[in-house]
Amino acid sequence: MAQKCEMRLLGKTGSAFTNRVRFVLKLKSIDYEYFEEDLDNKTELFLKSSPVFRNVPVLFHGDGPPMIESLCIMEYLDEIKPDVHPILPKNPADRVQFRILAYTFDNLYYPAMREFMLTRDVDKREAMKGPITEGIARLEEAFIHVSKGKEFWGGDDIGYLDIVFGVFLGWFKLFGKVFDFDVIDEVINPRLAQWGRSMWSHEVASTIIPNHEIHAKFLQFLHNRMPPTSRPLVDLSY
Ligand SMILES: N[C@@H](CCC(=O)N[C@@H](CS)C(=O)NCC(=O)O)C(=O)O
Repeated sequence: MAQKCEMRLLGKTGSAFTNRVRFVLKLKSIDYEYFEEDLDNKTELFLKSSPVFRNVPVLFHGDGPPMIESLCIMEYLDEIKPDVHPILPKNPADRVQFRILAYTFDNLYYPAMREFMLTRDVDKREAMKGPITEGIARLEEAFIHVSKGKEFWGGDDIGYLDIVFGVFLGWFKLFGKVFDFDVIDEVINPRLAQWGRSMWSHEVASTIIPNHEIHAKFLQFLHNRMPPTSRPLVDLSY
């Protein structure tokens, strides 16, 4: 009889947060079963497991309690399998710096990008490009500082921040195609642009980060959930 998989992941295709967890599971060669959650018709298991935030991803490990929040799950996986592709640095001061950057991204950058892609107000969207570009310029400075001249945030190979930010590269591609907005600009952010290329050609990253077509479907799904409007939100026929 086949052995039951110890890890089960509840996620959504195209969800960057779900992909963070898939990324770590793959880097650490951890077997898991994947279940696609229907966010329009949420399952009982999902609602019971993430009753407050009602967000994917949710990870189950054996009989333990359900785990939510991608950053917490990433750290959990790093703690239970520290010897295979460790993702956080060993030094506590470096670790806290990495966490601060991740929380900054999730609490400032991500909400801005979400608002950018969901707003119906074209002028507002145009006006948001400037602040997002400024934010990415600060991220470029952080990259130069953290990577210390190496290819990745994690140094010579992919680490925590490569995963945290890297899962958004497909979304950035979509922004270029749909909104004519190069989030990472070759000229303004040359180091991040080079990092992006390294990620797309990395043997694991390239299998996890979805291309823009997958994200276009997700964006369509998000738009479909919004109240009807006479104005099309975006033209996805790029
Ligand atoms: N902070 C959370 C964010 C997760 C999140 O926003 N998940 C979205 C999908 S990308 C979700 O499940 N949304 C619920 C819904 O749209 O109903 C994390 O890092 O896991």
